[in-house]
Amino acid sequence: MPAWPELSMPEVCCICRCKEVKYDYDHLPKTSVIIAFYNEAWSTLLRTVYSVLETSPDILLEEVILVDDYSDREHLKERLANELSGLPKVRLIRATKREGLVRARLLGASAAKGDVLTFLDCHCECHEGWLEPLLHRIHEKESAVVCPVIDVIDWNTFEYLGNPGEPQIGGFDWRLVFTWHVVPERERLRMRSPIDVIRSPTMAGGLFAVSKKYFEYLGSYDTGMEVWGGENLEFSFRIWQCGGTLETHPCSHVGHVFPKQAPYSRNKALANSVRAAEVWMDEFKELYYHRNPRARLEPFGDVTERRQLRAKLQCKDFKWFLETVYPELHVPEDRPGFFGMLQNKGLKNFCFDYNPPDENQITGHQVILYTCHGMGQNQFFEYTSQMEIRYNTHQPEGCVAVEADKDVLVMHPCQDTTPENQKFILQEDGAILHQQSKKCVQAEKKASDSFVPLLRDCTGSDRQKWFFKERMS
Ligand code: LR7
Ligand code: MN
Repeated sequence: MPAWPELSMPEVCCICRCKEVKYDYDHLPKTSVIIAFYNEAWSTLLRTVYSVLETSPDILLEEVILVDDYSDREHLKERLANELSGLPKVRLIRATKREGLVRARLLGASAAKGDVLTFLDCHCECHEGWLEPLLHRIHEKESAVVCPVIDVIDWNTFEYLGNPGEPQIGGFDWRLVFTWHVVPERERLRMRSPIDVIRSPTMAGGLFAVSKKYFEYLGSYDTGMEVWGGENLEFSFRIWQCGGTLETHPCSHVGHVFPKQAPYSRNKALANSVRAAEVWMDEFKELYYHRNPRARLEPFGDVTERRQLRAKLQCKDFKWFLETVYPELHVPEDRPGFFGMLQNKGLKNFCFDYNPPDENQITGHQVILYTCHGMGQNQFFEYTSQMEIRYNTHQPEGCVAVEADKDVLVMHPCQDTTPENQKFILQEDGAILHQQSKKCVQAEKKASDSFVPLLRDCTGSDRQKWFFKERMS
């Protein structure tokens, strides 16, 4: 039978198809739903709990475990305990000190009686049919960690915005920031039907189901991670590298509120990411450190046990992960002397800088010059052996280009073969020659306090000389 009977283009999902699926309820595993919270608002927290109770088939729901991560808001004390005490299957566990989301979730996991652990954030809304696909998949394959499609609930109006278009997969950029991507062609071709699971290199982190036994086998979570951040990529790398699969089920939908600001500080995220990099990324961690020099200096504690876990489980290396699971991610070359800040010689302490208004729409804007800051990010560029000046901290990446008959440098999408207007020659003497126009990049004043790189006839002046610098000195 052809994989795509009535579809010309491999498509992903459609809700009506999902509704046709019949589940064998008697044989699906039961789940404990674990919801850790810290200082969450009353309505969002309760909505999460009620929506789980209302949309989960009784036979599949073992219990709902709420873990209070030492909140101090008044409404989460007596009042919450009273509200929950009347609800069937709901348990409330309280941490005796602030644990952070990793250890708070683990408190819930250790109390759980279900075969499957389903984690949710504390501001979610589950939908009819959300649970069955997740449990069905884990029943089919114990080493599958399965995420629902995450729908957007507006943080301001609570309007249920849903998910525009097809479900997306998770990735990351070389600053170790989580990113969303469209389902790649290779994955569409692998899928056996539009409602098959979609393999995803990484997960957003908050919403997923995993067999309790498999979660424990994989080493649950890195308990050295504090508060928030990094655990999602760490767990994603670990799942893949140690033999599991990470998937999104297009038939399972859960809404999530993306608040404008969290009710707590997220300053531990950097150390958590460094732990993930130190344990799982092998030599590729350098690409991360180049793009976030502060990370290299961040104290990250002891990761000996996590490295031992990796050895014990005989996990594959990061190179395998990149090549097999996430081949879409461009791996920078980072040749010594050809990455970092791109600084001008004549105009002291000014560097190439690119700051697109929207991180997800990075192309189309002009490259400027700004006081060198040495923090990577907007001032990180790489000169590649393909003659590109690549802006590759973010995903998708950008390449510096000059449009026909123009003199300004703008960001274009990079291509597999470098287009002529993106080719630059970085000469021995520091001149950057735009090959197509035979002109040199020069630092110039635009207004009283703003500077830009522009194409000018080559003169050999210091304002036409540039050098890469890895960090401030
Ligand atoms: O100290 C803390 N203790 C906690 O119990 C800090 C947080 N928490 C709880 C918190 O109340 C919430 O229930 O942990 C949960 C996650 O915290 P959020 O909701 O503030 O995080 P987020 O939704 O902004 O962030 C995403 O990335 C995080 C990385 O650490 C976690 O993995 C979150 O679970 C994750 N959320 C999602 O994946 C939902 C979809 C978002 C996207 C994209
Ligand atoms: Mn959240």
